[in-house]
Amino acid sequence: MSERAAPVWPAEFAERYRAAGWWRGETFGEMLRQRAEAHPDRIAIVDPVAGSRWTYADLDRRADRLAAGLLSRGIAKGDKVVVQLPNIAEFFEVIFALFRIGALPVFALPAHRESEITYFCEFTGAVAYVVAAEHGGYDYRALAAKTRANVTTLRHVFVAQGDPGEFEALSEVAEEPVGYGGPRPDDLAFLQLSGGSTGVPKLIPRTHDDYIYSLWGSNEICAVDENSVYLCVLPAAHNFPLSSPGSLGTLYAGGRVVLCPAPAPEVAFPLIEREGVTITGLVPPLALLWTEAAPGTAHDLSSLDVLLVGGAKFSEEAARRVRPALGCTLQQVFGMAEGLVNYTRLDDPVETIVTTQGRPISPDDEILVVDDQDREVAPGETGHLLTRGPYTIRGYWNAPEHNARSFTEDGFYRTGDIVRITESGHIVVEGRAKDQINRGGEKIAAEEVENHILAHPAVHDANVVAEPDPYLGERVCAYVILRSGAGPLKAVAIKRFVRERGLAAYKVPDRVEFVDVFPQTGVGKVSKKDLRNAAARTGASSAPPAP
Ligand code: OOB
Repeated sequence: MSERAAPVWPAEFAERYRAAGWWRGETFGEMLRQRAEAHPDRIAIVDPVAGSRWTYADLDRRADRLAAGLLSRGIAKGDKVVVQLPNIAEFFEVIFALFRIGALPVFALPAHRESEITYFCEFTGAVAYVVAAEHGGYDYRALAAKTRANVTTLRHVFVAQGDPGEFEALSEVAEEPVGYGGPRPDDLAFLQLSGGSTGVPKLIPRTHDDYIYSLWGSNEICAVDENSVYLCVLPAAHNFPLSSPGSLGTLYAGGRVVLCPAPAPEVAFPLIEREGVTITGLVPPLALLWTEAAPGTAHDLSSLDVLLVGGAKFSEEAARRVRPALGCTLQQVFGMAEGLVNYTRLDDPVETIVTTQGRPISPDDEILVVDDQDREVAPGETGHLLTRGPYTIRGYWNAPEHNARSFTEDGFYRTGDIVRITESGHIVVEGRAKDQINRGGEKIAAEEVENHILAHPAVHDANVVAEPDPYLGERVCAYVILRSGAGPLKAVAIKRFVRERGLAAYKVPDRVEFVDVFPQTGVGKVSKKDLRNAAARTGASSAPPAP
């Protein structure tokens, strides 16, 4: 499979983005080298659990040595490497080593299990898989053993932290640096995962040029500079903590990244005090938790200037509570791994900050709001958000059929989000047209979960919808019709079955309802809208209390 399985920007657009100065012709590998030369002794990465504080020179040297070791193991430019690491310093060593040699990290989340990991490895033909031995009570070596048995292309498993067991410790891979031909700025840098609305996740091809633009563009808007200290609370590989402005934006600016091992206020607040954290990013449920905990904390949070909240809709009431509780400026962020990222500006009026999801990074981000027939709606009206621009992909990796549906003929990405634009040009997210559940910022494709439930021998049909949750915003509700003659089944049996098929825990239905029929639309299709309404009515009484 060639890299060109990734659709690229037509030449006239690429030229325009270069001429405008958005694409600077940099690569991640060179970027780190320049920072290490400019300020070698400044701290780049703090890993409080390991007790490590890597300077820019440390990170640069480690990336070089690891790159050399990977090359001598035959891992080369264009190869895919599935990276599934918790928030540990080695995450950055690994991705910068891969960036340097032009091998592509495929970003998995720690929550992914056999079903997702096998798919990522098989679909990309990955040659290597990088894990930590254990994290959150889960043994990733066992997952790696199963994956290696299933995937023929997988030649290496590297264990970045802990006892490597039968695999190779990452620390053993490093070698004396050698010369290598790095990637070009317009080459792919990595494959990011889409939240997805289809049976299997789609992979998002991002180039050095386009992603680096989203970093420095974000830095300007979020006032990230060499004095910034970014606390990485969400899983490091997710697009939001990685690039909005995230850890990579902070490294681009020469600032310091502090890795937070868990998102709980008891873990994060002491780190904010100790490291003088100035900026961080949270999904709405965590922002709620932090605002509740902050007034009672003994820790000094006064260094915190900016709290970014995004990944799912942040309610106006919750948004209003941020400054009084945490004493910092709220910045709403509405972004997507496919590209487009919107921020409220630090100097926007409070009403704009609490009631909108911001406006795009780039003057060259094109935004269309259209009806079901792709006709632009009147200004201020609600419709589907389409976008095209200097850091929004033109197609998923190796997915021509999806691309025909997810992109217009002239290259606009169909975000699946329902929005309206205010007079000031800010976007308000009003809803979603895609068949997806947004569980506190974690995206779940209904079809993926439905396919797993359908594999149960007693199940005739299944439909998965979002139901409201006071804490997460939405949670997963499955409606199931059993086969005639199948004995009675408990909800827990379906949940266990899905989990045992190796699906990430956050995708396992929170609630399973057995029904005899599904409501139908006028043309006889299953009406997910009616199912969502039913879930909202019945789910309210069974929703667990907010933690
Ligand atoms: C971020 O990226 P993804 O790829 O996990 O999810 C993108 C989708 C959007 O299409 C939208 O449906 C939803 O997540 N979303 C929001 C939102 N931010 C994301 N919906 C309402 N309000 C918001 N503020 O989630 C992501 C990537 C970069 C920065 C921030 C978030």
